[in-house]
Amino acid sequence: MPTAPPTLAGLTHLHSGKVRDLYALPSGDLLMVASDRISAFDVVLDTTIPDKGEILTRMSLWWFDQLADLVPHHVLSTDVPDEVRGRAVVCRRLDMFPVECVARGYLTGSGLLDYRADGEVCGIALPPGLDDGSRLDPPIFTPATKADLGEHDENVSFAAVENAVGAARAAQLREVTLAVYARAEGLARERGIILADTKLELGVERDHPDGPDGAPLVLADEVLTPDSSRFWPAEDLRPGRPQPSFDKQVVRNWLLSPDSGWDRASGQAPPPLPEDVVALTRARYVEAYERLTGDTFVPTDRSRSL
Ligand code: Q0Q
Repeated sequence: MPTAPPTLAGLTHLHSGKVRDLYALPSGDLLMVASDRISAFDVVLDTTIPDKGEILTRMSLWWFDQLADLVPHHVLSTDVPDEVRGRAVVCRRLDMFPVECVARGYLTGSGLLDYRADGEVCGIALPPGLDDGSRLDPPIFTPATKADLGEHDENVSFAAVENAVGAARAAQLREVTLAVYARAEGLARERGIILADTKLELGVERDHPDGPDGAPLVLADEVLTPDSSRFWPAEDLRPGRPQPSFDKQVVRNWLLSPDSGWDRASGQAPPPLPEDVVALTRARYVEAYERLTGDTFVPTDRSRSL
């Protein structure tokens, strides 16, 4: 059974995603906690990956800094309860836009399925002859609805976003999403990682002096992690087949191998991961972090001070 979200004294648990948990603080701000949970084939596994939550939290904080000239972010502090130190942030409670803001620089996943069915993605016609892993130049904004846990987001047209948030805001969401993706894709590519696509969550400050329509966009949630984006090792890019995942390919390969004894079609829960798969997967998260940031990952010492 996947691990339950931690009970944190004085905090109200609001929401749990596949791998993250959200709490309300007495101040009215939020605490966003990244767990060590990992999902594969849309299933949260029973086995956790040590330090995954901390690695991805550090990665997201680094990206927020890299993007600060493009768009403000929601993080207020990393001063969090001991139980989640290093893998949680205090963030401003925003009014969130009901849109998954997705940018794609490569065709794969649901975008590829839509393209194969209609020759377009989110109403954007694409040239013929594209395949899994084909470069999309320029990158495209492919918004989606926010699906319930366990469901897939549904790709929607830009007109649908305009209907939901107004034409001006929709244009802003597209502009910021594509600008963030362009900055991040270039930086990642220089470090041997292909950022195939990414999903952003954006909101606006509540009670901003410029009002709900004039308040500036604020980047929320986590950003540009392997959980919110597709990371591919650049050296393995071969359009025309599914691309290997930088972080999850070891887990996927083992689960699909005879060694796991798992039958994906059975609907049964995947088995626990062996230690070597856990260790290799942790190492991939560390490698992604260290390649991107140039820093060495040193886990936070969570042992209580005497
Ligand atoms: C908010 N989420 C995502 C989520 C489960 C994150 C609501 N600053 C904010 C944020 C953020 N981030 C949210 N709401 C208001 N202000 C983010 C989907 C879900 C765990 C973590 N949901």
